[in-house]
Amino acid sequence: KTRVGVLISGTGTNLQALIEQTRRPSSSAQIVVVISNRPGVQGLKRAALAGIQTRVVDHKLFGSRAEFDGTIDRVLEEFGVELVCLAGFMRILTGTLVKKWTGKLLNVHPSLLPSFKGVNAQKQALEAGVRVAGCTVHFVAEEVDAGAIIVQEAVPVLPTDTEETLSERIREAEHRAFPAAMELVSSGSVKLGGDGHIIWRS
Ligand code: 3YE
Repeated sequence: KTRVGVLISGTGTNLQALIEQTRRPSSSAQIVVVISNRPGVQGLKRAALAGIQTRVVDHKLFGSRAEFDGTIDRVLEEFGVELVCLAGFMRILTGTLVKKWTGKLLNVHPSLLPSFKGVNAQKQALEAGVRVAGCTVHFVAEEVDAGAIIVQEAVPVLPTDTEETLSERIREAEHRAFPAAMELVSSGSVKLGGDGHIIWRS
């Protein structure tokens, strides 16, 4: 199975969805380590409960982004990680780390990219008045939220929606899209081509 490392910053609901996917006998993925940049978050408890090793790499303890990313990289290497999933991980990664892990680094974003990059994507969608929102799982490129798209799922925007209700509907879509994307990449059905576009196995 493909050895997966998951990076988190918070509650870890996407981590939970990935864990449940790896429990299926047909899964090509096994999560070998969960790394959080914040100590004490609920996602660390979810990992421990699932019997997965955890590490905290607190960004506040590092003098530079390069040193923080270097430590993340060392932990990933220590565990023999082959694929990294950013599951609600809220740090921008340096070009050095992104380049080293090109084609092996996935992120989930709460909009239908390329619309609404950056933070508060759900609020941006409401303010734009779109009637369809959703989530995107993409390969991580140095430019944030700009990497090749692997899976998207659309959800409706309802007239009564608030940021909270829309965010919850998008989150539920993420819990289907992210495991699906992890499976596509870990099974070799999808990979990143040298030109930055994805390639589907024929
Ligand atoms: N890094 C690169 N490319 C990507 N990280 C993520 C996706 C992605 C990536 O496509 N190179 C907003 C975080 C954005 C932000 O400004 N974060 C701050 C820290 C804020 C905090 O700690 O709460 C920062 O300075 O990094 C993952 C998603 C990143 C979301």
